[in-house]
Parts: sequence; C-alpha cells; structure tokens
Amino acid sequence: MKATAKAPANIAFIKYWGKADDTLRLPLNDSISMNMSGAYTITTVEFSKQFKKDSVTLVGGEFSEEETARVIKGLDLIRKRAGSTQKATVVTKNTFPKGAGSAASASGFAALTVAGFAALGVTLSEKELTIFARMGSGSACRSIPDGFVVWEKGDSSKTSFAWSLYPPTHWDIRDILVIVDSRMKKVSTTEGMETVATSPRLAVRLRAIPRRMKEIQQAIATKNFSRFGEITEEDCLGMHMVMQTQTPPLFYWNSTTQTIMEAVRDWRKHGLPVYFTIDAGPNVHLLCEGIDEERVLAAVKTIGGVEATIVNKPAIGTRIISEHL
Ligand code: 2P0
Repeated sequence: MKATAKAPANIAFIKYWGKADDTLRLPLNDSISMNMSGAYTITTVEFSKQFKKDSVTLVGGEFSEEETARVIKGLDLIRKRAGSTQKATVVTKNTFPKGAGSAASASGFAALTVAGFAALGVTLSEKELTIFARMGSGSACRSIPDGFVVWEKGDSSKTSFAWSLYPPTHWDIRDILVIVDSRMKKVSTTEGMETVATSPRLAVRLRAIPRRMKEIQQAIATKNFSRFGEITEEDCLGMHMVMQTQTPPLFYWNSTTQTIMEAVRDWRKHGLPVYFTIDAGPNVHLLCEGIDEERVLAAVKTIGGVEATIVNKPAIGTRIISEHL
C-alpha cells in the first residue's frame, strides 16, 4: 500500500534547544511555532511484501548514509506500532534547501510519519502522530497540527506532544525567510544539542522559558505584534547565546546574518514593524504583519548577499494528498 503526505516546515518563536532524553527526543523546554506555507516536504511511502529492503530517495539531491539510517529507524518505529514487517520505498522532495537551518528534518519526519502510517492503513490520533514524528526529529511534531502550534516538553514519551493553539486563519502574519547561504550546515542540530549542558547560559534560558511561553501566547491571542516580535527576538538571541557558549562553541551566523539583524533594528526605528528570528543556520526569518509584506521585501532588496527569499503565511499542518511522487 502507498500513501503521500505533504508537510510544512515550521518556524519556532520559542525554540527547542537541548534534550532531556536523546533517544525519545524529549526536549528540555516547551516551544511554540507556526507552519510555513512556502516551505514543505512531499513524501510517498510504499510498503510491500515484494520489497527485499528499504529504499530511500531524495528527489533532486542525495541523503547521506547517516540520514538514510535515520529514515529507516523512523520506518522501524512505524512498523513496530503497526505490527508490520514489510519493507518500504520512500521518495521525498523538498521545496527548500536541505540543511540550511530551515527545518527540513521537521517537515521530512512529519511527512514520513503521516504517509507511513497511512500506507499501512493504520489510523492514529493527531496526538499520537506528533509523538511518533517527535521520535524521528524533535521539531517534526510541530509540523503535524495546523497553524500556530505548541509542543509541550512533557516528562515521558506519552506527555511530550504537539497541539494546535490556533488555525492558520487566526492571524495574518508573514515569515519572510531570507536565504543567505543554502549550503548544508557543518554541525547538525542533533550533534549541536549533545553538548548543550556545557553552556553556563542554559540554566538562565530554561528559567525564562515559562514566562516567555505565557507572554507569547497572550501576544498571539491578542494579536499584539510588537510584543510578539520582542519575545521572539529575545528567545532567538537567548538560544544563540547558549549555542555560542557551549564547548565547543557553535556559531551559525555569517556576516550577512549580522547585517540583517542590525538592519531590522534600523527599519523598526524608521517605522517598519519587523522582527527577526534565526534557527541553527545563517538564514534569517523576518516576521511582519501581512500589510507590511511588500515594504519588508523592498527593504530586503537593499541588502547584499541575499540568495533568495521565501514568503510564508501561517499554514495548515501535515495532510495526505492524492498524487504520488
Ligand atoms: C526549533 N531547532 O525549535 C529549533 C531552533 C533548531 C533551532 O528544532 O535532533 O532538527 O532532530 O530532534 O528537530 C532543530 O532541531 O533536532 C530545531 P533533532 P531538530 O525549531
């Protein structure tokens, strides 16, 4: 049996950095995100008794041995839950550069989980799907529910899951992803998180998270854009401060990243309400309200070193679609 799923990438406003359990991928902190309408993964999974081994193909690219092994591990979890021993063929395609800090593993494991269970004819609740996606890649759990999504850290596999706070129609905001380097990053997020406990800033950030989670949910509820932007920047900088003070330190920014961060402050000073957030890579996500999209895009055009921009609105979560890859 065969099924295809389309999963959005997601951008976190309060970010996930550090695990309490490496195997189950239980995070050290709660996080909150928005699904991205312009950056997604489409994955077809087919199971058959005829297949002698699992095969994993990335359209327009190549998976490393490590990445292939991680997908097969994901398939093993799906097979175990579904009570199947059939091997699978997986074909997957991204609309955005892999490994560029734009959450390819989040949309990838969300699509794999939803397509995989559907291909085996097993119906799970959304909550359980988020738990299985989380075990593939933590942030993948946030790409399954619709719109604005909370991932509760929980304290066990059953209590660490994601749910939709609001549908995408709740708030007309934009995440303009500014790509300044589309190459694969040198240190993966999984590897980068392994040394999180070496940062003296970790405890400081973890103490601040409950307040930030509460305040950002209030800001989203009341559509208070400036408060929303301030908290998002605060947590982005807090996470990067942890990364940069780990041993060995992780610097994901490049000079264009820094130029854009400074420009954002300047644009705000001149009356353009725009905020930034940055994941584990040099690319910058510019957050603005829908009404300011054109002004922000025009401002970005004045910056050198930009490879591309992807405009994202809040999007629905992962869905089964009819056409197969
Ligand atoms: C996030 N990141 O919340 C943060 C911001 C990167 C920076 O979630 O090891 O690829 O697969 O569980 O999910 C990236 O972490 O890590 C991530 P694994 P994942 O979006």
